[in-house]
Amino acid sequence: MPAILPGRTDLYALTDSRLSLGRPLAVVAGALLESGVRILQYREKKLKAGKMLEECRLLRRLTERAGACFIVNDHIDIAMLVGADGVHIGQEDLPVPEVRRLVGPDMLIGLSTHTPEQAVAAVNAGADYIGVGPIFATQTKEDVVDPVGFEYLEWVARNIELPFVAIGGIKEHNIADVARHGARCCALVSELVGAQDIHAKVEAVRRAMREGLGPD
Ligand code: 3NM
Repeated sequence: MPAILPGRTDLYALTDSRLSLGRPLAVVAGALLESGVRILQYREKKLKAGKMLEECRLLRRLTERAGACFIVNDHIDIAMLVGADGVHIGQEDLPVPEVRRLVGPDMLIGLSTHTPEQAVAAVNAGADYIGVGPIFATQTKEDVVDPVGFEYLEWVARNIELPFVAIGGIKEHNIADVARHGARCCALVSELVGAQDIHAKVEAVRRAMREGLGPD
């Protein structure tokens, strides 16, 4: 199983072709990986399955070459077909134990959570990591629940042993605060794929996150 959250801090990038300023997926993913992003999730909501499969094959090749972890959102079948490192699911998807039966012991399963009850259930169900969000309001996800703020993030940091990833409305200007409230891994969509200069943005976001964490 690839190490998720290998370092002290990490950025977790998600794709979204609607926010990528018209640039091809290969260009956006290439820039993220060249900038040192080591966890990449394919998250596309309105594409045909064949197109998603083709794009995931491409991302599998790029992430493999970069030594990065590749996770597919929602589509367990596509994750399995391309040999992804992980699949990320939500509260409305199949239960984690059933997903585990499909994907086997080695594929990571990430589960989005929004409450302490869901976090505890995720641990008991055998998830490998949890999403914690939305920390702030976000336009990127449809049907998103109200922001959970820092209270839930801090609760997870104190009480949950699994790796966790803060998500939702995280930007260069607020990521230091997210880190100060316990996040060691932050997932960003619009701030990264929507940046004119992805390299510069990744660097700036990473610098801001380190600032929030303070000295080692
Ligand atoms: N999941 P942005 S919020 C994909 O709370 C996703 O589980 C969330 O996009 C959750 O970084 C979200 O552009 C969207 O705000 C995050």
